[in-house]
Amino acid sequence: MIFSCGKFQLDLSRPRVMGIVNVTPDSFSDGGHFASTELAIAHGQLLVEQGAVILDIGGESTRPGAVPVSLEEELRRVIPVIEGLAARVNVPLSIDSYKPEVMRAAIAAGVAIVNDVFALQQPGALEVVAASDAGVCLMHAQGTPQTMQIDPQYGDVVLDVADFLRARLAALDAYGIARDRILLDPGFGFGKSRAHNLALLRTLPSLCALGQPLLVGLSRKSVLGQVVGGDVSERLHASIAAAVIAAMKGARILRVHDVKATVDALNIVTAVENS
Ligand code: PT1
Repeated sequence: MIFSCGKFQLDLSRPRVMGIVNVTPDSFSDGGHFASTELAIAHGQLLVEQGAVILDIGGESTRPGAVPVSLEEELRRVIPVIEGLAARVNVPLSIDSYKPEVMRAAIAAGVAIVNDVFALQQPGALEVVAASDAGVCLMHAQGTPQTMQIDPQYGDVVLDVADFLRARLAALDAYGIARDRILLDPGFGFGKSRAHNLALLRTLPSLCALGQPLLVGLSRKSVLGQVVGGDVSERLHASIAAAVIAAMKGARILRVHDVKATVDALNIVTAVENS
């Protein structure tokens, strides 16, 4: 199983780790973004040393209740970090954005993957990816970050997510985006109750049947807090358990904050599966 993204061919015959690089605004109002840019670049370099094979760079949070960021501000945050990391690490960089203008600028600055929580549904997004050789992650979400966790409803969450992802695959086919460039993601925490999230994780093999590598993001998410209690700083062990379960159920890329711990855990999964 090979994932093609830009100049990279990623071997997904075993589960891999995508490290999260959030670019948050400067706490010092010096008019520039030097401090936050340098911090994000250094963090990305550390995550690669810890074993991340992709870095996912985001300038606008999409967690529940997050406040949207303007196009200009998002570009100001992410482009210098992409340029810095592209010159310093030899792993594919991913842009976590649903805005076609950000995708286009990020690809020009050196990213190899577009990670879109709205699965290229914004006008112009399909065109940007089709005009490039970037890989893409298509994620399922119900609603928007501002309201998605207010009483989410499904007929059958697993069938509904599979139907959505199948329809988005067909949309990408129509734009000539080859299947070896496409990852799928059920979108844990994006318009899903605790029961919806747990059902999706339990039945992950049914989404593998769509034939594309699966990316899973459960790191530090509130569904884990709902099970074990405690706030976001107390979710490391639950996050590792979730990553191991997802990998054993077929996920090929785990999007995580805690790279070292997750790489160790996935190395055990791989050792067992190859024994
Ligand atoms: C994800 C993902 C993402 N998650 C992909 N991209 C986030 N492909 C950002 C909570 O419930 O799963 N897959 N980009 C972060 N989003 C959330 C959602 C963070 C829910 C936290 C929660 O705590």
